[in-house]
Amino acid sequence: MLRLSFLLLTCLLAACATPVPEPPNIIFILADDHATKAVGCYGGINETPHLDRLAAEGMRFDRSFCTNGICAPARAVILTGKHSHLNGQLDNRQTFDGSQQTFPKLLQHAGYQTALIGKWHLKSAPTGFDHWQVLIDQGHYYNPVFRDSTGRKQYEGYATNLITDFALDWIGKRDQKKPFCLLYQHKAPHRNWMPDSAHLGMYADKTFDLPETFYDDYATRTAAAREQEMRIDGHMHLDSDLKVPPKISNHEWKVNLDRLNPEQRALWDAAYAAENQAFVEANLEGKALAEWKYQRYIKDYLGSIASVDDNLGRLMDYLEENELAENTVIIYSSDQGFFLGEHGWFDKRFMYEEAFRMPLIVRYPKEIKAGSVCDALVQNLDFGPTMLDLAGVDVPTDMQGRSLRPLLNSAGGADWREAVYYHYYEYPAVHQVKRHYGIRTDRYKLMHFYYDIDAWELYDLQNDPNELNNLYGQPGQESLTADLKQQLTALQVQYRDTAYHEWRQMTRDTLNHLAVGQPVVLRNPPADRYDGGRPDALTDGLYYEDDNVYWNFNWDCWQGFHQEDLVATVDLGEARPIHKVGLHCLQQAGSWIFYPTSVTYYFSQDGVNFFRKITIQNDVPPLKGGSMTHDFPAEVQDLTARYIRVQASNIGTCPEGHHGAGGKAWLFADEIIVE
Ligand code: SGN
Ligand code: CA
Repeated sequence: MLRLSFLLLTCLLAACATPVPEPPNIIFILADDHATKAVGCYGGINETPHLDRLAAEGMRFDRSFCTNGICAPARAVILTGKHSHLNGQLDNRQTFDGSQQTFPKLLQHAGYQTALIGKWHLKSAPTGFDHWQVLIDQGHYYNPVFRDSTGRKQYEGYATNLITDFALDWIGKRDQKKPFCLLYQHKAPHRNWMPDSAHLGMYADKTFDLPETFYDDYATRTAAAREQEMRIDGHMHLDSDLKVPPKISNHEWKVNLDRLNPEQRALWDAAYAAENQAFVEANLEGKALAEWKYQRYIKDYLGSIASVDDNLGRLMDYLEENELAENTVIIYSSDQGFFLGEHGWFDKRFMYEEAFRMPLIVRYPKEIKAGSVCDALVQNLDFGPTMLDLAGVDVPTDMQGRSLRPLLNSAGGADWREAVYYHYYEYPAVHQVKRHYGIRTDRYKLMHFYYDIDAWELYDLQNDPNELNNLYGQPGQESLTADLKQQLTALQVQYRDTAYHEWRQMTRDTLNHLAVGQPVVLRNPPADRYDGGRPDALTDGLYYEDDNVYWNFNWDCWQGFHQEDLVATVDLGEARPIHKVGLHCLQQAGSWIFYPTSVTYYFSQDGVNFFRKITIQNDVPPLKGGSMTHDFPAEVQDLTARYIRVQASNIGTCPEGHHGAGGKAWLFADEIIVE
């Protein structure tokens, strides 16, 4: 609730001479994966004149951190002011519960006009906005499709420019009698870093320094640092990430390129042609190859940021021209930071500084002295409460963040927290960053990696800002460690995150049945990537009920078939009476993995002549939401057989309406069950 209603405010204004402050407009700008190292005024490696201007006219926060360094969870934390375990968005795979309390809803309730434009990524339809127009899922850089309350529409142009066009358009059309809050959220500079035509080749003549830790060997660190899959040299794709043709093996990349219109495509091809040609001819290996990849990566990443900065300039000019600059709070941040080659990495997720820390710049001339810098420990948890507070709306007591407003005037002098808390959950998953939680104080960081590991890391950020020397368990660190553990526990209690162990260790289900340990002959070999490494995976008596098991490439009780059917013949060793057969499969709707459309069981005494055939159609729609495992039970009465052949039909090609439409579909089979 506004502390004073607008009506009352107007009366008061009329009645007395003392002016009552107008509630400010708020523009919350969120970039995606924008590291501080890529912002000029943070001592970055590029130039960002407009962001620098924003900071010069406002306040730069030097120690702003996320609470769970990945996209959808970060957005949910910002909206709700609550840690992930309370707002329910633990990872990117879940769907945001839009029925809960969010700061835009509270602003709306207090008389603000609210709008959301750009990247959303929370799956459910946005709530709490008078107007919304969002990219679908991650969205595309070129000619993207936007969704609003009336449907979907594709627009010609570059995402960062379009998002700004739509934002300015909405500001222009708003009801001028009410204050507004606009969430203006970019896709850029998210992977795969496709710069706009105007910025292609802008860094062609520049060579960026390699980060000091580019060749990190992860000595002293836990297995979590070694077992990730986010190395520039090992895990980047030459085609989609590094834009090297001619071989386009990645379906998504083909889809991306095919979106470009002929003019965009000509500029694109021309920009990369000579360098790509030279690269192919040079046939680089080892360090030279890794360093080439780093240069290409960093240039495209920074090229994507150039548009974000240009468009910030457009927005600031617009506000000035329309006399909105004085009474509009502008907040610029990112969902989290990003690795720009530090430790050899790209992506985020880890609580290491490069990903954990993000830019935060706030401009509000009425309360902030131009050019101030704040080094208090703040988090994205605080953004919602800050906006509410600036709008004169009470911050609900169940929000866990704190308003930054006291810091805006006093640049860190206010009574403030001494430590921040972090908890990351998305594992097993793309990039394989293990689950961990931790605490960061002014000087130290303590992290605990758990789930399929139980390992700690401790850093002295003052002596070791690059976090290379894990002090955990070293002699002399006992009391520091005990003290930090105590503070960490206190934070977990304060934030009500005491049940982390519920997330510990995924277990495999075991089932003793007739086929366990019996040989299986496959007609089509499983695809290398998801071979599971063991020929007996389908009859090992082990399977996962856990939804997300397929992400873990190391666990080996299932096999994957790429566009092909599974055709498996089990030999029970001798003729056995059979009462039931089934195939356990894995699926997740948002991914490329689908249930078989049907499963047929054949029975034989000699493995050659099959005397009985039972087909079961799958009635689960291929695009069904959520994730699950699924059996195909078949009641078999009084049937005796030695051989059972299971044929599961792969849907083949991802269907229309799926983001992988037209690409090969996977079928993941876990266990052939015979009872
Ligand atoms: C995609 C990216 C990953 C990235 C996640 C999450 N791969 O899967 O590199 O970590 O999104 O990013 S890509 O080849 O499809 O680009 S997030 O910002 O949405 O959390
Ligand atoms: Ca992100």
